[in-house]
Amino acid sequence: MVAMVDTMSINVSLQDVAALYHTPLLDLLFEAATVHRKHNDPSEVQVSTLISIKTGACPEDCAYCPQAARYQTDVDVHKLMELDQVMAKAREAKAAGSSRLCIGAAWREVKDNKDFDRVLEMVTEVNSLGLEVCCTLGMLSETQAQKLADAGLYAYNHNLDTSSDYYDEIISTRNYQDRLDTLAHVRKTGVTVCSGGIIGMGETDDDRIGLIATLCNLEEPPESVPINALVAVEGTPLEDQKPVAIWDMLRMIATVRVLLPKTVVRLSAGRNDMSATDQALCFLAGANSIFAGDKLLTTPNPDYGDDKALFELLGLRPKEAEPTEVPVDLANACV
Ligand code: SAM
Ligand code: DTB
Ligand code: SF4
Repeated sequence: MVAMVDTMSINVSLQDVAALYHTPLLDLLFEAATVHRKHNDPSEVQVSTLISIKTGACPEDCAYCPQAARYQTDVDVHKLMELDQVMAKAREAKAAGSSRLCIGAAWREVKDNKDFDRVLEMVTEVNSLGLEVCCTLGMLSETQAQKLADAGLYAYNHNLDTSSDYYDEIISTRNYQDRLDTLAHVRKTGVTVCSGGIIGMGETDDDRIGLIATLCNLEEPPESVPINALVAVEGTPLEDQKPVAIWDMLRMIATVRVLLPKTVVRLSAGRNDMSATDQALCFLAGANSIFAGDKLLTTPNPDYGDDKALFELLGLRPKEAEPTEVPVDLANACV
């Protein structure tokens, strides 16, 4: 059995992760639930709302993604949203009980231009509403990460997606080290790191184990790890992938929970195809965050009403927001 680790940097071998991952499922679930209850309030779930501020026409070739320009998908392509449209969505998300707004853009990388300036404004304004703000904008430099930090960013999402070995099968337009570099840039700024992956893309158990080991062995592991089940979208190269079995989601969530006791583990894409029972098992296994609202970025998700009913049924409550405190001079500065 792998020792529970509670420190900033952990060093875990592939063999240790594999031993845990392959533990008989009920034993693994029991261990993860025990760790979760020891380190977290199991009735508290962090709720984020996703908003796609720039959709589709992405130059990258991520095989899972409906937003890649090169695939024929049914995505409603749009340029960068206006600030007031984002603020309207943010108010709606807050009223529905979300503590965080996650702003996503179908960009390969952040560029120093007017669009980025507008995103910085969005971060400042949404943060001042009392919501935590997360961005997922693709690759960025340390200077750009610092600008986001100064604007009041709480978290930056940048998924490693899978193991370094399997990465090239899924994406050819950037490499694993590019992803790791962006995570390191974010880490230097004090913005919290959100990084996880997707299962159901044809990867092996060893690839899943490799992904978990890489996340754990980062200089400082992520504060938040999203586990996505592939949403197989028509027109993408992965459109014919079989649905992910709940048992696989549970193994991923439970393994991450045991290795990273205090990290927020997000039950991310794929909830739309899960029963209430499936989701209850994920919360038992240590998941303590979800995306709420009827859309993820471009695909369907349970609506706020569904999740309110689920939380009542399971005795869960949404976690309060802890927005970033921005120094007054920075909050008032032009960005
Ligand atoms: N373009 C930026 C990037 O790639 O980092 C940000 C947006 S991108 C859509 C954010 C993440 O969504 C991806 O890294 C991937 O993990 C997840 N994602 C995209 N399409 C998905 C799908 N069909 N099923 C599950 N997760 C998906
Ligand atoms: C994450 O790990 N999952 C979210 C968020 N971070 C950006 C995105 C899921 C996208 C699912 C496909 C879509 O809706 O386009
Ligand atoms: Fe573009 Fe991000 Fe989709 Fe890849 S995952 S195609 S980078 S939007």
